[in-house]
Amino acid sequence: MVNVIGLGYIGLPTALMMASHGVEVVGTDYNEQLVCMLNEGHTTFKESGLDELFQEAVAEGITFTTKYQVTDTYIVSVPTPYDKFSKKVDACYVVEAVRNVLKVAPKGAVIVIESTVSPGTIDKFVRPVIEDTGFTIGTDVHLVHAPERIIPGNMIYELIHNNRTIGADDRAVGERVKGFYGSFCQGEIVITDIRTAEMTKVVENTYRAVNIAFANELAKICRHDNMDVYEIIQICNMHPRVNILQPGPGVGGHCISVDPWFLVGDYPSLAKVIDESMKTNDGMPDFVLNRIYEIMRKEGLKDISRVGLYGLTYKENVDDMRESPTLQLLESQKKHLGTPLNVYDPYITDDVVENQYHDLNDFLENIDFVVIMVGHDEIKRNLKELNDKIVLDTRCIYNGSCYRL
Ligand code: SAJ
Repeated sequence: MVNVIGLGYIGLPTALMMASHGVEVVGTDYNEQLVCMLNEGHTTFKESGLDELFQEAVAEGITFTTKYQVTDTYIVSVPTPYDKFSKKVDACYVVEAVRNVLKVAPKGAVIVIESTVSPGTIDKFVRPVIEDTGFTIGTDVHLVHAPERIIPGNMIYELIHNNRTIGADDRAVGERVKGFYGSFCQGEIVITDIRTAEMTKVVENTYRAVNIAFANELAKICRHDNMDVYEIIQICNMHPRVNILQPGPGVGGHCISVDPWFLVGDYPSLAKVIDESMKTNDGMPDFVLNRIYEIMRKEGLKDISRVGLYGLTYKENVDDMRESPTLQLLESQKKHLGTPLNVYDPYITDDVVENQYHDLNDFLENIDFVVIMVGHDEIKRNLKELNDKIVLDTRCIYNGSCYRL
């Protein structure tokens, strides 16, 4: 039996995927309300295909609890925030989960850490906890790091098809865990050591962050001299060795906007390009805010209460608002004591900000200037509704006359 610890954005789909492939799975989370919802048959976030997978897993016998189980395999999938001041990873949830596992784990159990951690975190924080409890790593318990790689919005497909990395002290244990992920993963599974696995995960997200920052910087350069960054990127990408990403209103989510900071925090004098890239990305919401003011001046629009932001989530077709550029923009506007802008997002049904709408038509009726912050499918289906508006399109999805980044 596998005990998956942490039933959030990664732990839940992973647990469900294993259960639906015939593995006996118990999901554990310290959040009683979340466990209760799952036991009542409700998933806790929106993701394409998740509800169907949930039904399959329940039919296969998956259960959810707040208790840690006595079993031979644990998968720890808890959040790893970063300390905003030091930029270093905060491993407190991982450490706490491992401590709890050790209270019940039988001899020989494997503890697989899926949470993203910076290189050296397992040596620095997890091994000492295990050793201080009197366990010998390699005999009493085995440690493995198998960082997840799935992308919100396409998680179920990627769980099955992505290649995976497994870091283990002992190759035989790595092979055992590989066999077990192989029950559902059709990608290649590479076995390496733990520190290499830690580093690869952070490097993958850093690579993307730096490349998005490059696109964002190009957008700023092109804006300065009134060139079309999208056309330029499109033409450049026709070169066989160029593949530039898309500029946007900022980088959100709990991965790309966080993980690269671990390298800056741990290697401040070496991670220069990464540091600058993260600052460039973090500066994008302010860039959009300035663009809004500039367009208002140009259009002679004086009333900010007629301006609306479309989209609150960090990217399209997900309901996740962590590190959302829209929230950052609103925060920044608040600091300048501005009247809050109108906001609407079809994925956010609770009231989370001031002047929030829950219906697209209501939202559009009350504004003259719409800023597309997120390219949800809903707005792509309704682009003709924007024809009589001033539009600032930060995602390059609107074909009509509009402003861009
Ligand atoms: N973004 C841009 N321009 C782009 C692409 C993305 O501005 O060309 C923005 C998005 O709008 C969003 C942010 O970047 O705000 C991040 O979105 P994303 O779709 O690039 O990535 P995430 O954060 O949803 O998922 C990433 C993935 N990592 C990589 O692609 C290297 C995923 O595979 C990881 O599993 C995930 O992080 C994670 O959990 O670490």
